[in-house]
Amino acid sequence: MLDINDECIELKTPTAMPNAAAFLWNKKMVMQVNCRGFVVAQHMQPDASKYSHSPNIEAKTFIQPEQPFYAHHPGRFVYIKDEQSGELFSVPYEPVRKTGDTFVFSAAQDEIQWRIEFQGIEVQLTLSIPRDDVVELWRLQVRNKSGRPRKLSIYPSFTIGYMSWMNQSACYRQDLGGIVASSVSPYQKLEDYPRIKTLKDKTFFLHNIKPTAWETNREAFEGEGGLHQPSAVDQEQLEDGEAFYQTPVGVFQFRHSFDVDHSQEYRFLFGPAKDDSEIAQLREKYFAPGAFEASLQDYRAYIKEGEGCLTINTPDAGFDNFVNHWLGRQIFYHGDVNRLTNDPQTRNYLQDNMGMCYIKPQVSRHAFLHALSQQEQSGAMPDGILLHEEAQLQYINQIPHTDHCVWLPICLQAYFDETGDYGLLDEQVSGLSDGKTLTVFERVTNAMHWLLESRDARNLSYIAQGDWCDPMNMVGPKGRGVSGWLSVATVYALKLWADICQQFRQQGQAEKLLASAGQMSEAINEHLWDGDWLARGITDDNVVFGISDDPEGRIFLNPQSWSMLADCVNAEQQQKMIAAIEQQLETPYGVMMLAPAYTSMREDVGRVTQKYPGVAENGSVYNHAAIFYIYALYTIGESERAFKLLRQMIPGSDAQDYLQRGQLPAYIPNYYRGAYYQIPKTAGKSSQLFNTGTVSWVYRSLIDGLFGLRGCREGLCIQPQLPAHWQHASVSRVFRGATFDVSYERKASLHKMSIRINDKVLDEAIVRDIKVGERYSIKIQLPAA
Ligand code: CEZ
Repeated sequence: MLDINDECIELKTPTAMPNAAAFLWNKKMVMQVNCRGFVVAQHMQPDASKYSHSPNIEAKTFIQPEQPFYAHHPGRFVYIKDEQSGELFSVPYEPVRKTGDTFVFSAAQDEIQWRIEFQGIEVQLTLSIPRDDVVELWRLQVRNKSGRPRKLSIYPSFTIGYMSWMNQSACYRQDLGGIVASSVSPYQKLEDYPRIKTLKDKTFFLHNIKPTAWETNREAFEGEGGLHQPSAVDQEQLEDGEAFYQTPVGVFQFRHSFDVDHSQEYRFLFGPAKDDSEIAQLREKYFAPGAFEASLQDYRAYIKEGEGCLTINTPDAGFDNFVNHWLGRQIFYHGDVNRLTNDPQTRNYLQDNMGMCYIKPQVSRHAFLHALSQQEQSGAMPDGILLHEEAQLQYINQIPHTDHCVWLPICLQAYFDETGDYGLLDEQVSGLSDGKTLTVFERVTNAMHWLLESRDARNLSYIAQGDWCDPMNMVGPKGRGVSGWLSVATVYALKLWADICQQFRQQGQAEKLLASAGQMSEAINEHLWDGDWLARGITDDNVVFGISDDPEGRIFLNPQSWSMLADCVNAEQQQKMIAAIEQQLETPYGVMMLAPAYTSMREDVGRVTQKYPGVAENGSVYNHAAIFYIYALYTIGESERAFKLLRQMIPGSDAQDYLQRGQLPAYIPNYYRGAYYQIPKTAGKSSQLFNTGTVSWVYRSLIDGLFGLRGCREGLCIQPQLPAHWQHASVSRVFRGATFDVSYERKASLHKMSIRINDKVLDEAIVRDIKVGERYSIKIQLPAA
């Protein structure tokens, strides 16, 4: 069903995992491409926009988890009709849904391809996108392998869809060599006109070979036969129709004879444009000889920039494949294009850039400075970071969340570990809203004080309308409710920052922060400890929730994980939490973020309880929360459990697991369905959404935890936590300009770890005086576990 090799992942059926998808992106666009041919594509102008729409009025929305596909969902399809027999099939699979002799959906890092054979006709359909422009580059190769001459009509059919209720049309343009659909983005406010008139309201579909005929009117194309057997395809030739305010479509017909073994290649460009001259320019650029190939090279080089600082070779091939080929790519997507938003949530922006520390630390450095330049007068961080001048805080960023400051020391810590660039602390940052010029050190210290001021009389952190959990919006809207998670997270942040203060001879400051962390730890134990785990919070009306008395939402993962990081509970408490989590939250697909999932609205907790049980924050295996727990487990040395849960984040490796999750191991999704004990049937099903803060923490867990190659002030600290069943492993780790070839081996005779560097014994587990450009060989021997 699935082949995984270094270059790509290949799915051999369009029906077993019908929602399986891959994604491509550049700085201006992103495409989620489903194995059956459905596509969700978005481009930035600078707001997220579409050029291939559904057939009815669409809500403006981002790419959603578990995005449902339906027959008329936008996609890129090719109908192929045998002129002699009249038999019709379509590539990749939709809309005709006939199974051919072979089907391969191949997701590579830089290209997506289908290879299909249907009754002797071999079809290869390949998609790539350029590094900078917003245009889809399609290559269609058709070969007659049937051993007899064939007459075929080939109809690439690309969805344009319902563009606008104000104005939409489409026609064939001889001068531009293709179909152009035009529209006016709907608006009502006069003040919107100057923006509207700059938008790319045209969708073009261009060919490199002149078609026999075309259709641009969806209804005319489908006729009475519908999508599965369009009436227009039953005719000998398409009618060259126009769409006059009818829903547009882009269909060409190529009537070609194929001798035995004859093959023919067609190329297409599909995308949005402002006007004819832009379309003409794109045509000239991408239909020039060798342009597709050059663009692919260029894009390949771009994706390569996303290679991380770790290459691994372990006894687990599926794990290696994901880490070596896909993990860095997914982090790079987040770090380089910020999920294609103009106002990333502050916590997302900081954590995505935490991941970027392992790929392009200069980008992270810039991002941290940029975020701090938007700090408020009070020391608070805003809900979102504006990435350019016209950007505004939208959607969730208009809701007050109280956690943004905690991410500063946490993400900076990873940056310092990786780069040793403590000089960042002295960098001056001019504030856009506070009008002050302060150093990074001062700004983060102010953020810590803001957190301290945002506590109640018990020393617990206010939650307002949410914390890390966006939809937990009704715990504290009256200004009294507190977050258990944020309280422990604040202790963690304060301790990390106190450590930095100490290193920089700010002893007084360090003591202040530590004293507050101590008070908060006491308060956490006094007010939130429920006997076996910590509560999630206390509502405006002073109701403690996330406790054993609650029939739903009894136990939440985040307070437990973060209390381990913050070291604010003792070892006995930790063991109790771990046992409770194992019993109530662990599943074969990872660890759930709360259980039991809420089945009805709890008005003192909020919108999270209205999400469907087991979906997203309401008790799914929300991978971002799961990875916090895994990172915490590594921090306290619970290596076995940490690896088990980490491995569960990646689909595979047995067929049953792939089928249940329905996802390719090409990315980690934001969640797998949870509510494992309530709705076992759907548990494990992937959201298919590749936007998630998880991946940065996965990388950090590999570096700091599993392979134990974390940077520190002095150099590289060696503290591996390999799972017991691994007898050996090796990694290549790029670190501060040097390369470390590290091998791990278990030796039954050993009692403690021994390390050799360039064949000399290393007495302490730290490599000091690392030289840029140097290659070090490190041999680690570990006792049998
Ligand atoms: O968004 C994510 C946020 O981007 O949810 C996380 C949060 O920490 C991230 O910053 C947990 O709440 O209902 C909602 O508003 C949802 O919370 C979504 O916006 C959610 C999506 O699942 C996207 O990943």
